[in-house]
Amino acid sequence: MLVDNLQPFPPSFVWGAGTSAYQIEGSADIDGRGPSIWDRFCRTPGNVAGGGTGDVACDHYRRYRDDVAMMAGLGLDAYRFSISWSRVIPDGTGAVNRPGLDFYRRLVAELRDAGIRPFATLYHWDLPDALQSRWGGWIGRDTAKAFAEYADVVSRALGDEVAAWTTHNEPWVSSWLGYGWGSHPPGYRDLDLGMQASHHLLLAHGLAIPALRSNAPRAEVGITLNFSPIVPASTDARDIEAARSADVNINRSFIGPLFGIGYDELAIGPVSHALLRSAEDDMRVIQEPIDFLGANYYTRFLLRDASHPVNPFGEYVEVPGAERTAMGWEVYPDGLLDTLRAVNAVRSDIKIYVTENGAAYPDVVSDDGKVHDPDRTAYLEAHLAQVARAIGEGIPVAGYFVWSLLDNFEWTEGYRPRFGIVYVDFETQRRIVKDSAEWYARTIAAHRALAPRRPIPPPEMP
Ligand code: IFM
Repeated sequence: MLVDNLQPFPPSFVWGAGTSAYQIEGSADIDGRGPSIWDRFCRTPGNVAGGGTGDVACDHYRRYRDDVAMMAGLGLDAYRFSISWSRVIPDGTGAVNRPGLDFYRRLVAELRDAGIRPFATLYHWDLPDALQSRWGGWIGRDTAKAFAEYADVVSRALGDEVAAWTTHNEPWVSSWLGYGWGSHPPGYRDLDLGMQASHHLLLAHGLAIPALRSNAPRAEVGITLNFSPIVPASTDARDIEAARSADVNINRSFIGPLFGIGYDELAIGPVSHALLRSAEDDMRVIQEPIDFLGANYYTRFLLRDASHPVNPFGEYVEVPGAERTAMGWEVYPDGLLDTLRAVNAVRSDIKIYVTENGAAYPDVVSDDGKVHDPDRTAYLEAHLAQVARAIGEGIPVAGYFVWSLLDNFEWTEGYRPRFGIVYVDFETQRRIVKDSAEWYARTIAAHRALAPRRPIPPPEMP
């Protein structure tokens, strides 16, 4: 039982939960918010299961006070959320929409009042649609410059009241699924465009850091990447090659440039070769020092044959007999330790937050009015045990964020997969704290009793 083995977690360990703007906020047309690429993508029939959109989602934009009170009730140290760029700057550049910015001011103040540290992500996939039309989104270098301006606007307003600023969440998804593979907006299927988008996302990250440092000198600054160990499905050379190239693409194409290793040759197509040859200055910008790396982990993947005609990264195969979540993902806690070791092998001194980990299950409200989700509790407990092992090995893991606080809009999967530790009835917007959330609250309380922490100092007012 984890509650009996909380010793490895240091007193400063941050216990949190996360969400993102488009997945929970709703109020898509309220207070001057501009459309994002996800608003447009969701309007095309067939793109999202069940025809779901983020128009209402969890109605968090209007219910944030109650949601923060609920987080406080669970004893969370930190809340990881994202900011909607098009709510703050509807056109992507230029005029700032004060009511949009004020929402995040109110949210951050509410969190601070509740003793919860705000961890803000600037970009969780919802690019202003105007920038897609104007510059082709992340294919355009100007989008990276616009991101730095947006980072400046938001960090001027919120500054050090945000405890940790994350530039991007999972830029692999934005670039490779959006531009290379086409399952996410803008829906392009061109590997060279995927590479260009990923380079510009990294450039945007580096360009934003000086503004974050100067507007929020006491806050931590970092980026969140997704990781999945990739295993060849057999000893066949083609399967081994498939796994190797997918590993480079998924697990290394961002961490390499960020930490001075550069891009792996395997990751680069012919057009992007030309782009990257002239990108030496960019590489210096991308390597701007950061305080932490966010690591998101859910599962591992078994891969077959890179020459498979449908998927250039190879064909994913199921692990026979494996336990799976409602996403079809194998439950494989060891992969989290593998991931933390792999990150630590690249940069042993970088502080790591596990910024996402969690599981979707087909939760239902029982006759007793509760949501009993033992599979999720078991998943979280097993993965936290791997975090404890990593810390025991000396890997500097500083915090853990359950994905997700709330059941929410799961992108192309719509509202079917429920990732929350809090159930959301999407008809009534009623929240029900699931058993897994109660377990998480008990775990946090047990750790606090074992290792009390000094209160968070109030931010200095300018
Ligand atoms: O819901 C997503 C989140 O937005 C990004 N990381 C993976 C989660 C589960 O698919």
